Amino acid sequence: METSLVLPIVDISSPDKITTARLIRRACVEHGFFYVKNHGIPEELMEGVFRESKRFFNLPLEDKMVSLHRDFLGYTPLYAEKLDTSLTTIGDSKESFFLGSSEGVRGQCYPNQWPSENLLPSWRQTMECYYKNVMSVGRKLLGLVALALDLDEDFFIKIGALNDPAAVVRLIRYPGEVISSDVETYGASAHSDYGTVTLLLTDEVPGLQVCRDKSKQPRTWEDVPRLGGAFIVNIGDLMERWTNGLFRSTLHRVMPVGKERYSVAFFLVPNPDCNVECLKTCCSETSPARYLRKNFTESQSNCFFKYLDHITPRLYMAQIPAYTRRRLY
Ligand SMILES: O=C(O)CCC(=O)C(=O)O
Repeated sequence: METSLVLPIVDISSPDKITTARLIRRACVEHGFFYVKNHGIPEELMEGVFRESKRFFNLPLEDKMVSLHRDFLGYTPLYAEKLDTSLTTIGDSKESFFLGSSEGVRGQCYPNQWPSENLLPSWRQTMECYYKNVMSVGRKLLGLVALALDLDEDFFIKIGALNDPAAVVRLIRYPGEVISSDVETYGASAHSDYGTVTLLLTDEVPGLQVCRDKSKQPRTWEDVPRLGGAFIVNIGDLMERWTNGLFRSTLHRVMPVGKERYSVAFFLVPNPDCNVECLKTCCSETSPARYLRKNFTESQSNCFFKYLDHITPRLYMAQIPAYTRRRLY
């Protein structure tokens, strides 16, 4: 059975940070999902990101393949990723583009793959501007998350979690057509995110669903409707680990609804060397730390790369029958 979920709405511009932090705590404990409004990103910038994203995905496949992902940054073609690796399906029915910071050590070691400036002259400028804006919302939100955990607002800054973060923006396009009604396809199969928090914008096409109790069978999926102008925010695996399981990294998926759909996700992933160990405010004698201390690099083999391992052009080409490529492009 599928129902619509009513999620808390958090106004991050409110001067009453304590009340806001309480609301965030409750949302993270109960749902692992909430909306964030009044984040300060201009509407024109958000519209610009969707416009440029559409322009990119509308390019012929050869032009998109020029910026094929390298070190996980760049273009990932249709079916290249399968978030629920237990499925026997062909792969998730979506194409995407990852971009990260252009600054700092990471920006230099892992340069972004920009599409050709001749084809998309305003693309890079729009995306760099969005990255900076969404990163600053992410920093502010992480401050409120720290308050929600009875920590100082600058806790995550002080421990250096955001010194040179591996945060990425992911532009996603879900095609309207499905391969065939006999083949089980997901836009994004069931998964949880790997980082601290994810900030998501979607267009008006529905499809996002959450399962609040992954241990219950059969699973109950609830629709997450879009709230115009607001981010849909969810907790990731690292934050679940940091909070000793108090904050929930909730399973979610995107179902195809027969209409093309665009979304823009921002995964706030800390520095690769940031140690993630149970926060002092989340454990006690009666509730000891459940997870070993790990840094993101150690834990990424369990989370980040498990999804992305099979994104290779060779596999992509081998996986997609020619007829599908013809139909979908
Ligand atoms: O496109 C969406 O609505 C959700 C995307 C998502 O869950 C993901 O990329 O992890």
